[in-house]
Amino acid sequence: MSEKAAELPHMERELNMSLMTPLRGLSSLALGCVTTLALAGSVAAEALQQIGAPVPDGMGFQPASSPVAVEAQGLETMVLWIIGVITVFVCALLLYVIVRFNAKANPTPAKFTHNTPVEVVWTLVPILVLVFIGSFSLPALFDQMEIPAADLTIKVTGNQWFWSYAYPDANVSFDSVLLEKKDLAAAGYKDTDYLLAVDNALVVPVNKVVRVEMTGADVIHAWAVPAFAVMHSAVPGRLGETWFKATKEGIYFGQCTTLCGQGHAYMPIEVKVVSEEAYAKWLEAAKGGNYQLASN
Ligand SMILES: [Cu+2]
Repeated sequence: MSEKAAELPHMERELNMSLMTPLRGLSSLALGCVTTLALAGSVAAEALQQIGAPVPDGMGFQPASSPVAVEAQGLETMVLWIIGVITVFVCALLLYVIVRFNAKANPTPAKFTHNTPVEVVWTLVPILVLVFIGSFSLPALFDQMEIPAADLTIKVTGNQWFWSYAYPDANVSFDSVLLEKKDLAAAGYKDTDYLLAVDNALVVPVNKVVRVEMTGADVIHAWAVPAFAVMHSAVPGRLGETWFKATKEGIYFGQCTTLCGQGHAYMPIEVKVVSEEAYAKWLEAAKGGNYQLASN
């Protein structure tokens, strides 16, 4: 573990002292170790476009940027239509019953209690709807669970409160810490990228299968990048696995999605998807300890 991890007790104390002013706590989180690296990252942040990021008043999903995300979002659209039709149908039936069979409109109610054809229909139709949805959702689920032959393996470790990334095949590992507000501009980010941008982003090549091994160093965290439809728990003492294949070059943001303590909101995820050549160049530099993307 790097020097940042060694600073943890100090960071924790600082964070606890600043319960009333979380921003002050953040300053200490990133102080010292971020600024220098952030300055070096300015070129790369300008060169790559932000794709997987929240937008003002956004209601829908972030652009689907992996095959699994395309499948998941397509499934969601389909299920939403089915839900919509069923909801409208049930509401219409209720309204009809309220109007047609209230005590005034229907003073002498019928006395029968069974209608076999109707009962068969209201049993069979929901079964068919579920089987239909399952025929799409199960393959989508298997595609998420079954990891194809990987081009690249990375290890993700959740810490209170930052992420550590390792590329075991290249013997490269580093920490990824939130960029403080005052360091955003120098690193090529906008003010609105606060709580998204980090000092050292995860860098992966485009259109390559990335196997992600995941664990937690202290408590349970979860690594989630919406544009890739990836979300996986990082559990201490266990090694989880997931995968993604990013199909568009760009910058993608994510968040820790398991409440992991006071700094939970301050451990964002940033993934830079670059061309194979840019990735190879970056990896070479990273082996020498420079984790910033050169201009690409
Ligand atoms: Cu968390």
